[in-house]
Amino acid sequence: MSQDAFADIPVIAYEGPDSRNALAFKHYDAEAVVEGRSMADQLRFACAYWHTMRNPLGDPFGVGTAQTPWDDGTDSVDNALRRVDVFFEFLSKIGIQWYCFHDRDVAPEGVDIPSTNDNLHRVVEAMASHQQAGGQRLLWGTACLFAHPRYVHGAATSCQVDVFAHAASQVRRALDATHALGGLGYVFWGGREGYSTLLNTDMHREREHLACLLHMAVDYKQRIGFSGDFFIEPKPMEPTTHQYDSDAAACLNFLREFGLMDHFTLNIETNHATLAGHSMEHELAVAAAAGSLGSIDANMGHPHLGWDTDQFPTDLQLTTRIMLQVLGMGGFTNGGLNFDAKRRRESFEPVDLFHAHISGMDAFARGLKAAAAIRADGRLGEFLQARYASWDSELGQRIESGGITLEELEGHACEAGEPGLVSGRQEMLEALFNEFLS
Ligand code: XLS
Ligand code: NI
Ligand code: NI
Repeated sequence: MSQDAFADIPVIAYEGPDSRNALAFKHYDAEAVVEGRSMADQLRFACAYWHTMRNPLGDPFGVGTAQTPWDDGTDSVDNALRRVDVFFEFLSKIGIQWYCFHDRDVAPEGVDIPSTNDNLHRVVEAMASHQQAGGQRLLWGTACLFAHPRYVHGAATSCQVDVFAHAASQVRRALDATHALGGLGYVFWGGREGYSTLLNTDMHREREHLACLLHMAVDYKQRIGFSGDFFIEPKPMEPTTHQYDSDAAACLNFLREFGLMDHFTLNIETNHATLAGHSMEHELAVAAAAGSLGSIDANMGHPHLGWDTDQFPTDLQLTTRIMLQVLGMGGFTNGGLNFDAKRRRESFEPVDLFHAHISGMDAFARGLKAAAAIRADGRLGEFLQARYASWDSELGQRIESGGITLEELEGHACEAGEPGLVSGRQEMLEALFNEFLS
């Protein structure tokens, strides 16, 4: 196993807020305890194989710029195995314990399904021995059901049944790989599961087919004894014009409609929330309110650009609001913060991989500390409780438990007279929130 792709870069250490060393953490102190768990465990950072190892940093107007001297540019399994070595070297130097991958990120397709499966198997064995040696673990695996031309009309929602069969095979093998690597979860992101025009689309049938694949996956999971979580990742568009899993609410509706609620939770990604016209906080709250917040793809979009820019999350308002939601649900169970984020095209040197992850990790460490401090301070929580206090009355309780009629409520309203209203105090609360961001 090569150990020299980042020979001149040290293991990244925590040096504290006064450090001026760009290759050090100022806030992320893995062992420090916040709300009863280590930072490493509260944040559960994961590195995305596709962005870290496979993203050449191209854009629609220009070729990739990423410098990857370890990669010979071929589709060989040997090259794939070299990348795996480099990836685990990166993980150990940056101090990230978890990772996520698509089947096709790690291993190339072969000439037919058996040779493709064989390629994946060989690479997964190498990943397993790296996990063994370095102690890293798999957060989640997934199948890439969007890059190959066969998925042009969709994978589970393709108009062609043979394409569906290929997708099923891929999901099966990606599940095997995830299971073999001890993954905590498995993600379904339907990049092509949507449409460009309804003129050629039977939406009813396509959604039914998507549900069929998910039911088969649940069945397979149970048969192989995979005990990790299944996550659905909402995104409204890009690559398709309309994706069926457009936002958290649409996913929850889909899961309810097809009897899948007990088997899936959501993997919410910041930039996807933005594309759906929501804040990340909104999407997390929608998922959490349904008891379905599973995991997070941690990135952010650019306010001036209308696409999935997948930037590393550096906004402290954002990370604090995310961590308030995460702590609010009692922390992650099988989820984590997966950096589904890429460097800018201009940040093409290998060392930029370190700077990028450090920026995201420190931003989340600050978000975690700020969120915990807001919770410990208690003013925000008390305000929220007081705001709804009238619902704790006997009347409120009768409404919430369904034990009252419209007529009775009209009687109450007549008696009580016009209610005296109280301010929502938004600006006061925003100032309070900001007290913790210094
Ligand atoms: C793309 C998605 C993708 C999923 C995994 O926008 O975020 O990377 O996380 O397939
Ligand atoms: Ni994305
Ligand atoms: Ni994602």
